Amino acid sequence: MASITSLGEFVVERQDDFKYAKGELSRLLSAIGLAARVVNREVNKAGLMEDILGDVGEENVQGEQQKKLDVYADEEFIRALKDRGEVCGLASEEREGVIEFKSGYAVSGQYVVAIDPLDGSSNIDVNVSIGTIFSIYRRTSKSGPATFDDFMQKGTEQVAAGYVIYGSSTMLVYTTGNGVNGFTLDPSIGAFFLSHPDMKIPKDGKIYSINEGNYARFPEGVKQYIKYCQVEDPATNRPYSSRYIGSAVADFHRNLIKGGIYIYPTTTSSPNGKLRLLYEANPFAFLMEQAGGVATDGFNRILDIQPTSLHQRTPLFMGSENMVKTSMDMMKEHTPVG
Ligand code: P6P
Repeated sequence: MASITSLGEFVVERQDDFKYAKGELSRLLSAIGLAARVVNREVNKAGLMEDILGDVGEENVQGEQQKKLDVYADEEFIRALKDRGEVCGLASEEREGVIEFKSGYAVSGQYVVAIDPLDGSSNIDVNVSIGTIFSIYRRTSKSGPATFDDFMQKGTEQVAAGYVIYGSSTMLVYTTGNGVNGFTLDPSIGAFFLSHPDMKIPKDGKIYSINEGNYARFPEGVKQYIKYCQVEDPATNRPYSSRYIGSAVADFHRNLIKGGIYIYPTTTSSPNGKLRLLYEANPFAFLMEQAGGVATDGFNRILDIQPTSLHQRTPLFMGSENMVKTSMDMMKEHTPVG
């Protein structure tokens, strides 16, 4: 039997890749792995527990209907990260402001985490893959609970980022800036094992992921790119296949493995796009660049955007290098200057 490496062993083996104290990343990732296992258990039996499905009956800070599993996942990740002492605060999609960890040694924690505890929640009640997305920064404040400014760092400053996908199997995929590695949960043991070492996205792909229901609201450059994807041209493997799950983690993961592009652009109804910079676009962009792909807002690199608020949105074009560059060329060609 080929030797198998657990997430814990891998982090220890590769801890020299992490530019800060050795055990800190290990404790951070093991906390995320623990919460992921707990959330996974609830996601996997959601259909059997009617009290965990459905809406809470309240809206989150985004004005979106909160699902019971959204709230559950939010609470589990906050609990797991608070107890480990490495984190002094969190920014969560489900909470309006910074979640300051004030008790015990959490205050001395050197890291802050931006998280989407459960992305794709409209898919929860219909048994479609959903995910957790996280982004980890070194705090900029000196001590005490996390501050707002600790989260106002460009994506280039991330020290680690990753996602958990609760799908046909549950995987944790992360980077610390030295490549992307994927771990699959063995539920019989309750541990993650290295299954996708050094993940790289193909430079070209045949899949485009976008909600074409918004076609009439798209910028002209996006409309032109969609038409480009649909042209019959065997020499360039077109027409491409349209694959859009409604959970960005699932679309990201499939495109990372097979090649492809995911686009959520500005629309007339979402002038800044839909995805959030801190806990969706930035972690996706860090992972995508580490896997040899590209992530932009249609014009500029996502990781270079200077955040100004916790829940700000950004247009997002991410995936195979050649596909994203073609879409950017069309955005440039069809966007009025000035
Ligand atoms: P729409 C989920 O709410 C999400 O943030 C992403 O995971 C997903 O790709 C997108 O929104 C779906 O949005 O407007 O196409 O339903």
